[in-house]
Amino acid sequence: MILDELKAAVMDGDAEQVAVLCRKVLDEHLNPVEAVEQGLIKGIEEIGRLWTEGEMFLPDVMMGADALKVGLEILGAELSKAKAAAGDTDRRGRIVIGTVKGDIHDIGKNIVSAMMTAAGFDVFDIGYDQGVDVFVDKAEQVGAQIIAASALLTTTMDEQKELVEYLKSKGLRSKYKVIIGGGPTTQGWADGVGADGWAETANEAVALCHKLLD
Ligand code: B12
Repeated sequence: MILDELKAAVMDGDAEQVAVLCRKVLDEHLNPVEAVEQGLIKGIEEIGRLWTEGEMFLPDVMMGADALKVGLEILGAELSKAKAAAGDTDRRGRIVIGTVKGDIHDIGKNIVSAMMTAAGFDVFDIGYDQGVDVFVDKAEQVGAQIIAASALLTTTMDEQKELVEYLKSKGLRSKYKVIIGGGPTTQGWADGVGADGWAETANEAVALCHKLLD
């Protein structure tokens, strides 16, 4: 079953095999969203569990993350192309997404970004370890409606608060919907920092964007 093979390839950190399988998904017109959710994400979740339990070591985690990225790039790019070819110009909105300053965790952010793209949003991914000014400059440049910030460390989640404060200081707060997420964050944290929304998973993040732009 290709979904199990995708999961195993991510867990093995085998980027080549992930690429082969993702191309197979496209060639055989299988559902790419399912391949991401039931294959790639399952693999990285298992890696996270094993690492936390001390059963996996850092180099293997990194290889798994790289393999996942290769898969997301192949499936994500094809999803966008397919939409463009079908003349799908009725885009759902523009989103700038990134991981906050001081934080290099980008696996979850990449998944959220891929699922948003799959859902028809125009996604501008600024990468990881990015200051609040970079988020806002990009949003201004591309005319985004939503700014999405990911943080995986208790020491970097304050940057999400900083983002809201920075927008206020520039007189831009009402122009954007700010959504936040990542391991240590909660709905309570999002409410406390004055964000417009929080989501626990990539699917919920997509639903949240639909809701905010309705
Ligand atoms: C992989 C990993 C790494 C990799 C990152 C590789 C990469 N390219 O991302 C590496 C090995 C580099 C790493 C480094 C470190 N890590 Co680390 N890492 C993890 C690990 C195992 C998995 C994280 C992950 O990718 N999860 C899978 C993804 C899919 O889940 P996710 O990120 O939560 O994303 C989902 C949701 O949160 C949500 N979401 C995410 N972003 C957003 C954004 C928005 C807007 C929305 C709406 C939703 C949303 O949707 C996603 C998909 O469903 C976690 C432990 C764990 N089990 O979570 C530790 C963990 C996060 N790391 C931790 C630590 C301490 C570190 C280091 C400081 C270790 C060190 N001493 O060097 C460094 C930090 C370096 C830095 N400056 O950032 C701690 C954090 C503790 C804390 N509370 O602060 C954790 C929890 C491990 C632990 N139990 O101690 N890490």
